[in-house]
Amino acid sequence: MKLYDMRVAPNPRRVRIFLAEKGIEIPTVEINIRAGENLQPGFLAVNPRGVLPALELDDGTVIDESTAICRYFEALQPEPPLLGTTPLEIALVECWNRRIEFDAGQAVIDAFRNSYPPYADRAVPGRSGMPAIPALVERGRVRLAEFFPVIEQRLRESEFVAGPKFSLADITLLCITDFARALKMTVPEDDVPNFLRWHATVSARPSATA
Ligand SMILES: N[C@@H](CCC(=O)N[C@@H](CS)C(=O)NCC(=O)O)C(=O)O
Repeated sequence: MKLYDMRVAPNPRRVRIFLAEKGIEIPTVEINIRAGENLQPGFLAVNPRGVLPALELDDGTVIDESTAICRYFEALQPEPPLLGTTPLEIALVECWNRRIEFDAGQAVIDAFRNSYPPYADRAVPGRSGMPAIPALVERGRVRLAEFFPVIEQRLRESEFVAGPKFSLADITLLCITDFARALKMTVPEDDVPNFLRWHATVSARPSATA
């Protein structure tokens, strides 16, 4: 198998961290999204959807959703569990992972893709000819600002996002907030002590540099 990857993109990083936590190593192929390599025939032949990460299995099957790739590896190698083991843990990891993808991830992506000039006609991942909608920039920023009090409250009650154990929900939040910071989007530094405590803890894990 091989993983189609891009070092600086947040979704491929989620999968790399997940694999590092499990101690799994697989070959990777770097695809440069900024240069439009994901929209070229070579990559579209692998993944017609044009998005990363994409896991290609030896029989040619391609899995092109980060969480689905993580689920595949969790089933192949359950230890250490990163998607929960009890019914409640499993539900809470799923719940928080999806909330973070939607409320924070989509907000960051909207604010970024609709304001970044090279993506003026690439506003939707994996597509060309999709024009930016400038109004989505402000809406994305508002949604991200609304998200931080929610996650701060959660991390006041809980060591990690989904409970007392590190999980995929932490990986997703780390990748999205680091990506937002790299884009110089406003990530609050005041009034979020629990978010900052959590961020320092998860950033110190060896997997964070994967
Ligand atoms: N829901 C997908 C999102 C995948 C996605 O949007 N990936 C971005 C990189 S982080 C991408 O491939 N962008 C392609 C582009 O910008 O054209 C997942 O969770 O894996």
